[in-house]
Amino acid sequence: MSEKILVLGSNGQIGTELVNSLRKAYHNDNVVACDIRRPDYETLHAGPFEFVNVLDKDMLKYIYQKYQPTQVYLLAALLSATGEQNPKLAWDLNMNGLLNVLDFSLAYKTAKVYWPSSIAVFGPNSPKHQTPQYCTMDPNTVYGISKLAGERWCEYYFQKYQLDVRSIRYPGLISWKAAPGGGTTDYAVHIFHEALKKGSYSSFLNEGTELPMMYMEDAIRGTIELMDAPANQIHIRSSYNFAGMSFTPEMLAEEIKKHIPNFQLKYAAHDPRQAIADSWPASIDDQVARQDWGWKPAFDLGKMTQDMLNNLRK
Ligand code: AKB
Repeated sequence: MSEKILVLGSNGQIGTELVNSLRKAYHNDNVVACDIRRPDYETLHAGPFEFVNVLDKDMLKYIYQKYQPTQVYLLAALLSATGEQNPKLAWDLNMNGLLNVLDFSLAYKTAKVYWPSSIAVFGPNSPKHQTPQYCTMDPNTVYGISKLAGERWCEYYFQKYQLDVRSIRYPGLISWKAAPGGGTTDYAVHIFHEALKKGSYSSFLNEGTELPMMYMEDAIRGTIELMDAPANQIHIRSSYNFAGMSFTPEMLAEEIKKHIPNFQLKYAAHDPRQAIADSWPASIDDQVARQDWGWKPAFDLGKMTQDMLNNLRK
């Protein structure tokens, strides 16, 4: 069967790279990039693009009718830090955007839906190290609350209506192609740009703040592998724990120093993102994803740092 794939929220950090990878796999014309903003020139001219706001049901109905998608990726969301600045908007976009897409995917018989969750579903009472798939979850950001509620809705639509929804709990994602937008883990991308530009970086997270992270190349491959896996291998219909590496700002700085010996890491004064980071896991146990659909990361801290710097220097 020929696939028709919608990527909603295609201009963000994940969408930018996901659209390129899906277009390579399924041909440019079969992957429709959708966002509320016009994409960069290359994406706009490589394949179909539609202006879509996931909160606008008329617009959604129009694109579902026009493309009759076989797969839908919903990436439009407000992340943890921007979510705290506008909690009601974060709840509205993250929750109602998901419910709209689940409903239209059911109505138009979309074969598979992808929706990203996050390590933000965990909270201060979740185990901090090697956080397991199932444990206490008490998120205290509106982003985390919306992701946890979204996970329950995904499982509900699978159990009640047999909608084939799949999901991953992303850690902080590090990429050189597109900027992150409003997350707590964004420092791990900014540091590379500043290291090359100024030779120093002032981190908004404190020394010793260990967080789960992943290189974007791994995240995109894992996402597509999950979507390609046979449905009977997908035993988790809420969202899978998904791990790449874990590090602190000083561990990342040490790695950068191997390539830029004079690099200096400083720490900024109090930042509200510190409290969010403190409520999240330091590392994730992803053995269920490994068992169910063969997940295995390819990038560790050293390999990721080298690849980031090589590409940003070009
Ligand atoms: C954020 O920091 O908000 C995101 C995430 C971990 O979901 N990168």
